Amino acid sequence: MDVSHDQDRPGPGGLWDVVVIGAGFSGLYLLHRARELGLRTRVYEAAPDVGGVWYWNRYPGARCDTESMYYSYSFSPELEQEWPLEERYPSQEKNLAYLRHVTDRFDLRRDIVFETRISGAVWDDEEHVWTVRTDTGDEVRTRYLVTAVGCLSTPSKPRFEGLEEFTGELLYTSEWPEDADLTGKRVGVIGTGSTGIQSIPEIARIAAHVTVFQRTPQYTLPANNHRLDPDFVKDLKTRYREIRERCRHSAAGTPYPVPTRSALEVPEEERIAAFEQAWERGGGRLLGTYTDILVDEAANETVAEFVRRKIREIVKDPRTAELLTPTTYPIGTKRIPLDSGYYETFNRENVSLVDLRRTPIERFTPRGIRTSETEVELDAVVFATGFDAITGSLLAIDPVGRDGLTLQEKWAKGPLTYLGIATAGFPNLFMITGPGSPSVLTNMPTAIEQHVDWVIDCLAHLEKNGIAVIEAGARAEERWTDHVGEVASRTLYPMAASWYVGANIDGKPRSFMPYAGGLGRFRKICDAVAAGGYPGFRLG
Ligand code: N01
Repeated sequence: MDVSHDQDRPGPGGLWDVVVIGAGFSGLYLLHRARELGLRTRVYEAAPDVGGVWYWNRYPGARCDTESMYYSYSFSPELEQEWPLEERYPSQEKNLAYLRHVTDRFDLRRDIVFETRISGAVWDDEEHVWTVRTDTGDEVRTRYLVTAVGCLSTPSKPRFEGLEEFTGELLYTSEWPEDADLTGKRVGVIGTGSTGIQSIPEIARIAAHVTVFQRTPQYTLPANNHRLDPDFVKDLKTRYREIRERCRHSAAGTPYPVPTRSALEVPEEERIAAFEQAWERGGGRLLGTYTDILVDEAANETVAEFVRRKIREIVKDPRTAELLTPTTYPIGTKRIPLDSGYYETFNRENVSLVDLRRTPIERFTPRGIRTSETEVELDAVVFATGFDAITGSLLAIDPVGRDGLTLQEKWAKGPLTYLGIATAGFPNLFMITGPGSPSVLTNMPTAIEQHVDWVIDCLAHLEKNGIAVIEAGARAEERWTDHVGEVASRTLYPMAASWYVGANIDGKPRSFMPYAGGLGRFRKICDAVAAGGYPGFRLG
């Protein structure tokens, strides 16, 4: 391919080949690969720096729940050898430092426009061009538009009556100010998902008092984070290529052993011993001890009950233990958090728990939060209330496709995609980790590399064959969306009111958004589509 032109500038008529939205894990890799293809590429990023979620989510205790060795790019053997692995689970600071390092090492920064949010995009079906609008009032034209906006990037900020009357500090975990200091303060935390569960123990260490406002109790597993033994890292790095290959073809993008037996076919004693071992070891592998934990209610209940027993053992006050114990959904069907001393935190004198099911928040007052039972006086309230997941950031851009169709109209009853990558009526628009892709059910960097590589191969095919337009077919999209739903229906996932199904956002249509068939299987399907000349897509 001819790469003699200046890729840092648009072509004739101010036309870019590729515009990418977002400079997190996806956008950075996309830029790197698109450049290799010789495409004039521009990335737009709302933040003042790279990093995506790892830029924004700086709350105390923010840490990744995938192990350091696997939560990274695999495309560069040199990069993976030189990057130091220090802790079992990488902290937010470490992940941000990694993405900054990658940006500079591959000289990506010069093609990224920071502090610029994409506010809209319109397809011109005659010229085969997307006109993309920024919040700074600029318009840019591009042949291909790629969304690399992440799955958990549009915060959900519930409105409570009286919020504006509150005279203390309001803090959102997803937009944590660098100078926030909760030392010696009376702090309320709303939300007990992964974010609340990571931040509450850290806040409790410095605050005068923490009041946790819990709507739904969560199962959480100990992370058992620790520094990595240098000899372990050295050995692992000699085998990195082979490990990466295993990750690529695994269901979850990680190289862990695959269980072979049902939880119900082993004697209880043996099962408990396996659970104990997984609990001690830490991480999410408790859910991977047997084949059927996420597909069979009785099997699931064996693990759920094991964790409930742990809660009762750890939490000294029986009433608090009971309130913290989940009973209304199977374990693992809401994304399982990994914690560092979450349940133990409720044994502290300076931590109390408010059960919002029994005593809901009525309103904020100038001094704090009033529940149906009492007024809690607070100096600061932390919102750890989650995200409009997977579709939120795409619908906020609300691209306008062929014949004036908007994405919001198209997805009014739920997202429809072909392979999670494209949607009919929106030609030359590619989504990285879109709805209908495995994304959040896997190790994200591994899934992202698969998506980006597939899109880049597709662009290479189009360029080589002089094809100006690619669009998902309506029939293929319908079949894929049905398949995504059908695969999910064979699991227990749809049984929880989770962000996976959109249940955390008022009015959001309910459907299980990620593809639960596994990354390895998804890769095979995508590869077959590419090898077969892109059946299901209209090329023209
Ligand atoms: O968000 P969540 P999150 N009144 O939606 C509650 C990833 N992540 O930011 O369960 C009162 O899980 C809500 O209650 P309920 C990871 O994939 C990863 O914690 O809806 N409460 C819930 O308790 C994760 O799953 C890492 O009843 C309200 C909480 O707020 C995803 O991000 C770290 C409320 C929201 O939990 C999202 O996690 C952090 C209201 N009006 C995040 N609205 C790691 O890598 C919501 N809630 C470790």
